[in-house]
Amino acid sequence: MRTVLGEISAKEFLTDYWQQKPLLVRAAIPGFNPPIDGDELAGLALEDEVESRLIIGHDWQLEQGPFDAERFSRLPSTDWTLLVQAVDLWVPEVAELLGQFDFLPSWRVDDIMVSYAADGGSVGPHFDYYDVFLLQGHGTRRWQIGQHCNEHTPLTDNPGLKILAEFEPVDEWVLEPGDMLYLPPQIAHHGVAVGDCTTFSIGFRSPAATEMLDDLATELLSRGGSPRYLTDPPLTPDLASGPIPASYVRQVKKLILEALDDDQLLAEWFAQFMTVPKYPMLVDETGEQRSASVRNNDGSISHFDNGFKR
Ligand SMILES: [Mn+2]
Repeated sequence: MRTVLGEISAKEFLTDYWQQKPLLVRAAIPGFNPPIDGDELAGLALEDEVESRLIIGHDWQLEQGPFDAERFSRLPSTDWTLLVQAVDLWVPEVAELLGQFDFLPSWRVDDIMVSYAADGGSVGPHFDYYDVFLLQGHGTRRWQIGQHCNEHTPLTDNPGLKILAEFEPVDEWVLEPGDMLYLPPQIAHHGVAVGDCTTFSIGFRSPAATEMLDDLATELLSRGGSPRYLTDPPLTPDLASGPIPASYVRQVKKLILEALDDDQLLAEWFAQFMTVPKYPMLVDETGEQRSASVRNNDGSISHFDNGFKR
């Protein structure tokens, strides 16, 4: 059966590419008919509950949504991008795309971000700490990929955005509608709209250890139970003065690791942690994500009436 991976089997992809190296798939979705267009995306970005950003010009000026229609009507004709987060939560037809990625655990999915860019629009060369599939919607975008990055990679001082100070392209492709580029974490990439276009970014969630420890500590506190307390390593009078000895640090480490050494607790907590709603405020009493507020009475998505040129 044909998948979004084209010629490559899911098994081969997971073994040889996932979290390791980029993969370009031409016609990942043949005849792809994007489930949302630029005007509908702009309509979503008018809503208070929807997370959106505009990135304008080649110095990547960032503006946070929600926006008003007047802001969109004042945009230049080229070189800007509108990004809307978690469109899968608002538009079921976008969420349906996730069915194409069922070779990966569903709880690893973060969201589908959709971007609309005017000709030349780009969010700047950057890298992410998560896996992403970049599925081309309407129009075309040129993607360049570059060096492997880490926390020491120099960034510009651009406020709010992590733009690479140096980008060293090693490969590039022009993606047409339905083409898809998979990128593992930490690969520099730079996408520039060639004419106006939309791109669907299927992003995966990779929590940081610090983020997990923070949440796990809250969980452990809420479970009550009898806490363990630090005990002293063998003491000698000379330890009463001077710096804290390494034997003490080992004792602290042992205590903390013992508190974490509960596979059942970790499994229960992790399942909850990875499936917590992205926007808990938007979940109603029945546990369903609210999506009606961006729908018109006839079920269509509200959109930006003035219309972007296309
Ligand atoms: Mn990215």
